[in-house]
Amino acid sequence: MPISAPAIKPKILIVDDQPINVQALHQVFADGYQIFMATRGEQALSVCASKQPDLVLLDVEMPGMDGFEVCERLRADPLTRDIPVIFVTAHRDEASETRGLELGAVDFISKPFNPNIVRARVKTQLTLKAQADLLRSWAYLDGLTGICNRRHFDEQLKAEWERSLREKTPLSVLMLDVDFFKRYNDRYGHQEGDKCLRLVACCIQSSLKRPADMAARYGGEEFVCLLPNTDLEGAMQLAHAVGQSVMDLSIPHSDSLVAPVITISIGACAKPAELTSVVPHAAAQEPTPPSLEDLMRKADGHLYAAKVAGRNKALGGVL
Ligand code: GH3
Ligand code: MG
Repeated sequence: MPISAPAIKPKILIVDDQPINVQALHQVFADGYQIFMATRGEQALSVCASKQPDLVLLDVEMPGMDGFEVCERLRADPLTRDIPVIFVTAHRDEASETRGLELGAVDFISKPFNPNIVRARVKTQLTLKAQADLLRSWAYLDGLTGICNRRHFDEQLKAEWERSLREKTPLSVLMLDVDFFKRYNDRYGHQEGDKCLRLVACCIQSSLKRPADMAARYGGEEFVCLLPNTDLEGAMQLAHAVGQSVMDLSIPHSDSLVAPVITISIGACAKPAELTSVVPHAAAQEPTPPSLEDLMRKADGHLYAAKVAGRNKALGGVL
């Protein structure tokens, strides 16, 4: 569940293979909501992943992937599992209602529907979703800096890694570490050190421009960025920009051996769109493709190399 500022207008996705039904629901919510529409199951899944609606109104019977399957797949993907689903169906029998609820739907609405009842039910679910989002966001934030914590990063990384394998898209990570930070603490005190980490975190966060990008505190004075759909060239561009922005904060660091201000070193690693299997150590084994752990390990290796090469640098490579 990506953390975002609460939308001013809640986002609703209406899914129905009959455009006339979509239109009928659209009229009910046109005022005060941001509406997305889909007429096929596959389309509904991709809109959910990219737009992160606050609620899905889902037709059960559709050609190809039906509503039950859409619901099941939404629940299976960590990026969409918290989006509530309300089934809208013409055939409200006990068996299908039970199945829908067991698949994780929060409510059922029968067609033809009463607009006032639909509005009221949707409002209830949106209130519950907003409360749940708030609770989840607290569990996912780093206490010192207010950006995402490592736990949230690890979950998102896993989800984005799997998506990038499925959809054959690139994926990059950056590891960022404050240079000579022990000396900073020793010179200016721990409280100033904490203040510095907050400024650096905020600077890294605001350097990310795409909604799917994510910055997190990985531990101590180390940060990470997750960059879906980004190749090495894009990741290095961003790394240099973040490094420059941190320098531009102009936080005095008179004991740094690399600059008179706070700087960071960065290691990048990019998973290309298509992964090729690596040669195994033991000749008898099947070749195994590199893993998510390899991606992080390599980014860490490039960070280490950037430190050795003098700090205040970004180095990277492909997986
Ligand atoms: P390098 O350039 O090689 O990264 O050197 P460094 O001094 O930054 O790295 P080192 O790992 O030796 O020291 C990291 C320091 O960061 C030590 C630790 O006290 C400090 N630190 C870690 N977490 C926090 C924190 O939450 N607040 C403060 N103020 N300091 C922290
Ligand atoms: Mg450091």
